[in-house]
Order: sequence, then structure tokens, then C-alpha cells
Amino acid sequence: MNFIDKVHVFIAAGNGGDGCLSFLREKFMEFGGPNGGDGGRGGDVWFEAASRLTTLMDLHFHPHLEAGRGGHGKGSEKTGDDGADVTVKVPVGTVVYRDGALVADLHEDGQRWRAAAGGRGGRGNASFKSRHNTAPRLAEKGEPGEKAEYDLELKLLADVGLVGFPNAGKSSFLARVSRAKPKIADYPFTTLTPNLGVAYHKHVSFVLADIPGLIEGAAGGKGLGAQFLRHVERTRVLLHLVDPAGYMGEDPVAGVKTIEGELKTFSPRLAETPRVLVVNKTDLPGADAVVKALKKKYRGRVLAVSAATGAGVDELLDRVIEELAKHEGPRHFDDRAEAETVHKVEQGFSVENLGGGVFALRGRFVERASAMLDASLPEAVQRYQHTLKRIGVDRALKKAGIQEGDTVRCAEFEFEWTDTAAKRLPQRRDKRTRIGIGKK
Ligand SMILES: Nc1nc2c(ncn2[C@@H]2O[C@H](COP(=O)(O)OP(=O)(O)OP(=O)(O)O)[C@@H](O)[C@H]2O)c(=O)[nH]1
Ligand SMILES: [Mg+2]
Repeated sequence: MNFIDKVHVFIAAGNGGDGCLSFLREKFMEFGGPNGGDGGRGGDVWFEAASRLTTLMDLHFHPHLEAGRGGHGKGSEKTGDDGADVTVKVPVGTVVYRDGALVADLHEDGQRWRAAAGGRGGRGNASFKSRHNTAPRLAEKGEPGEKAEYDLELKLLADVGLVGFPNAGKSSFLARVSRAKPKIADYPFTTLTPNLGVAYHKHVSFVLADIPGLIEGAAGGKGLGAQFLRHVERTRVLLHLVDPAGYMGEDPVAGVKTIEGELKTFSPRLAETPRVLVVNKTDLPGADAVVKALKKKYRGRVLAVSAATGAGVDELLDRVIEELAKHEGPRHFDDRAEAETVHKVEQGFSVENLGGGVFALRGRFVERASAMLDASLPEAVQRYQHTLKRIGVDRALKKAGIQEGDTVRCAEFEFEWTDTAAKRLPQRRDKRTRIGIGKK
């Protein structure tokens, strides 16, 4: 089975239910009061971190997620039912991006983040009743639920990362210090997906992540390592394992620089992570010379072990817990992003002259207002016009050069612009601009 640690998902929250237009009917009473209920709220889509999950596999196979729509309002002021929420479980350590920007970091079991908000229910005509309008023939459609695409990435929550060229003995080291049983073999690229193991040393327990070997150009996508480097981005200590024989016969001392360079290129975070240079395979002849050469260059950062015999391993683990104590707490990505909600509806908008008598009107607020308009109800149309005018859409369109009969496009809706007074709308006495509601 593949290790799935990166997925692209399509999220759709539920649409709000439509508001209802209805009037009380009673015997001997010609016109009862308005009693159309509001539509129900559309369901939200949530991401929730669950520690029992270890991969994003489920989402890989089911990347489309949709919450329930709200029920429509009914007469007798009955509100529609709310749509059901959908909660998508993701592994702890999942990081969420939208258009390349980090929006959430789910690093704790049970942590939740709303990926898309359900639309609010449209208001029924009972909600529009006022002293000035005792019998509104006006109801809103439900607000469309939010739609969004996200990139999810799993960044394992390990304390210690094992990096180095292929065949350096990273998996052997993990097997030596933990109960993990990774595949170990005498050829490069034995490890294809990350392995995790828990080590205990002097009453301290910590998680180690063993990732596939890195090669020159790894950060740019060469070999296997780059796609897994993100798993060691959160670690607090990196153990850089060095094979004294060198990778493919190359000089091991020069090789250290190559790997360091790849870490830096991949991310500044990695470059900041404290690193220990670990010369492995000290049971083999020739290792001492390499240890000496590296110590000369990197001094205190160099330790020597043999994953095969266990020599030097205790000393290295002493060093690991020392470093962990110095850099406490897991490293998270930008926590501020979590508090941010993506659901604010700004009143801002933009207009653009697309040429050929077509103008684009953009912005979440106006798009929402358009979607919630029931254009078959003149009163609703009037209210819509009023809203657009209030926020300055009329002025902006005129400035952009709109003419009688031109078309205004707003998301999937289209309106015809007219400058004449509205005959169908007797409430409006002025003869100023209005946006006529044309046919699609
Ligand atoms: N003699 C000796 N051999 C070792 C030692 N550590 C690892 N090896 C051998 O080196 C080879 C590679 O070990 P692995 O643990 O698979 O190396 P790796 O770094 O995980 O390799 P990749 O997963 O391919 O990146 C295996 O044949 C191991 O048995 C050691 O301390 N001494
Ligand atoms: Mg390995």
C-alpha cells in the first residue's frame, strides 16, 4: 500500500435553505399576516485531527466532501432544518494550505478547523415584516455554502529526524534504538516511506523519524528524499548519519556539505534545526580517519556510533535528550493561522469593464447577495438594488462607463443595466439609476 501524505481536496459546505413566502389564511380573514419561515443553515465541513489515523489515504480516494443543505422554510413560520455538518478526520500533524498559503496546522488530537462554512438560511417573509411593510412579498433564497479547494500535507510529529545519504544506516539506527522494524538492506533507497519509532533513554521518551536517503539535488526533487523532508521539518533535532565509506565511493567529508546544502535549500526551518553529525559503521576499518577529519572541521557536533554493534549509541542518546531539553515543545507552523477564519464577508467589491458591453462585478458580498436574490419577487429585486446602491456599485459601474442595456455579470448571475425609472416598482419615486434584472 502506498504512503499517502499529500492530497488535494474539494470541499463544499451545504447551501442554506430558501426562505418561505407565505401568508396566514384563516376563515373570514382575507389577508392574514406574513408567516413564511426562514430556511435552515447549510452544514459546515470540518477537519479534525485524529491520532488513530496515520495517513491521508482515505482522502486520497475520496477527495470530494460535501455537507448537507439546509431545509427550506415553511408556512406558519416554520424554520427549515439545518443541514448536517461533515467532519473529516485527518492524521495528527496535517497541515492545510489554500492556494499555497498555510491556513491550518492540526497538531493536536481532537483539534478542529472549519474548512467551509454552510450558507445561512434565506429569510422568510415573516422576518421582513416591519411597521412600514406589514405584508412583505419578499423572501431570500438560501446562501450558497462555501466552496474551497485545499492541499493537505502530513508532517509527522517526530522529535528527532534521521537524515543522510542512502545506505548510511538510518533505518539500522532506528531499529537499534526503538522497537520499529524498518526494512534494512545493503543498497541505496531501501526506505521508500518514512518510519517512526519511539525510543526511551534515561526516562525520556521521544519519537524518531527515519526518512528515505537524500542525494544531491534532493531538495529540487531528485531521488525520494525531498518529498519526505517535510516530515522532519517539525523535529527539534536532526541526526545526520554519515557512512565513512562515503556514498557511492565519494568523499564522506565533502558529502556532509552536500546534505547540509540540501536541507538549507529545502527550507530555512530545516537549516535552523540543531544537527548532530553521526559517523556510523565505526565497526568497519577506515571509520576512525573519517571521524578525525570531521571532528577537525565540525568539532563538538560530531559523534561516532555503530548501529550494528551498539558502540557509542548511549553517548549519542545522551546528546539527543540534552538537545531536546534545550529545545522544548513540538515545533508548530504558524499558529496564528489557526485562529483566522476564512468566512468574513467583506462588503468590498470590484467592477471591471470586460468590453462588448459586459461588466464584471466581483466580491463575496455582492456574489452572495446575488445568489440569495429571488428575482421573481419585485420587492426582493428592489431590496437588492438598494443594497448595491448603498455600497456604491452603481457609482462604480457608471465610472467604469456602463451604458443602458449593458450586462453586469456577478458570479453565475447576469443582470441587465437600465437607467430608466422602474415602472414595476412604484415604491421608487426617484428616477435615478437602477440595475434592472435581466434574463440570463
Ligand atoms: N558494518 C555495519 N553495517 C551497517 C551499520 N549500520 C548499517 N549497516 C548496513 O548498512 C546497510 C544500509 O543500512 P540501512 O539502515 O538500510 O541504511 P539507510 O540509511 O536506512 O538506507 P536507505 O533507506 O536506503 O536510505 C545495511 O546493509 C546495514 O546492515 C553499522 O553500524 N555497521
Ligand atoms: Mg533506510
